Amino acid sequence: MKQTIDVFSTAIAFQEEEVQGRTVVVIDVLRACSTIVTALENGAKSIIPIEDMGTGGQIAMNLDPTSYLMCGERDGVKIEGYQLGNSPLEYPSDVVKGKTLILNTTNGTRAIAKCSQAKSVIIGCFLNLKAVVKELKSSNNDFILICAGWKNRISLEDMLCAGAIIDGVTNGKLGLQSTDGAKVAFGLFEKYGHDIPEVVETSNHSMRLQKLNDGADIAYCTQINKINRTPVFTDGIIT
Ligand code: 3SL
Repeated sequence: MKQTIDVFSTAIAFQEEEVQGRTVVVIDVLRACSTIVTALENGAKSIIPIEDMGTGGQIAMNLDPTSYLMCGERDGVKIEGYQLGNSPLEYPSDVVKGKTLILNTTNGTRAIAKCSQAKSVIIGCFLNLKAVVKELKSSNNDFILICAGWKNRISLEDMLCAGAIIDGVTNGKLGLQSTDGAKVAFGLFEKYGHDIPEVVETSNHSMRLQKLNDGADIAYCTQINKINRTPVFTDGIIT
């Protein structure tokens, strides 16, 4: 069966009803999805993606204080009073093992939370590219790729990752009958997919992050297939 693939370029490019009952992959390469995949790989028990600090505080009130960590950023900087920011390098196993992470980010966790009506929500990035492709191919369902973007604007790295997923699922052969979104993402991958780290380094969000840290996160997040895991978001929790 041929799978229909659609792509939304930012978290505001879709209404919640549009993903109802659908299979979706949320992509935020820099950095929310890379952080989620890394934290789970390093033994975090689960991740609760939230959209605002008020919700985070309410969830935390009902948890054993030793069981969770408050995590997240605003404009890339750790939220004041939180234990961790949004760099995947802050999430080694000695920090996150067995912990529930309440994660609040500018675009990524908002995009994920907006998909609560979907049939299945997979967390995707370059780190787990092959695992996501394998999962989508084996399910054989139509699917939507949702790029988190940055404050309602397109992010090169998210669209490029969407294109890489499409390339993998279609074995590099996207038909002309496919959606405009799929063609745009796939076309981007055809043009720039040959050197993902180098191209992502030139993206607008990389420029912003380079001012905050030395580029270590960009080098980390552009590694391909480092982690063989497809986290899923179900009933408000990512595991
Ligand atoms: O917007 C997000 O969700 C974040 O990933 C942005 S940042 O990389 O932490 O700045």
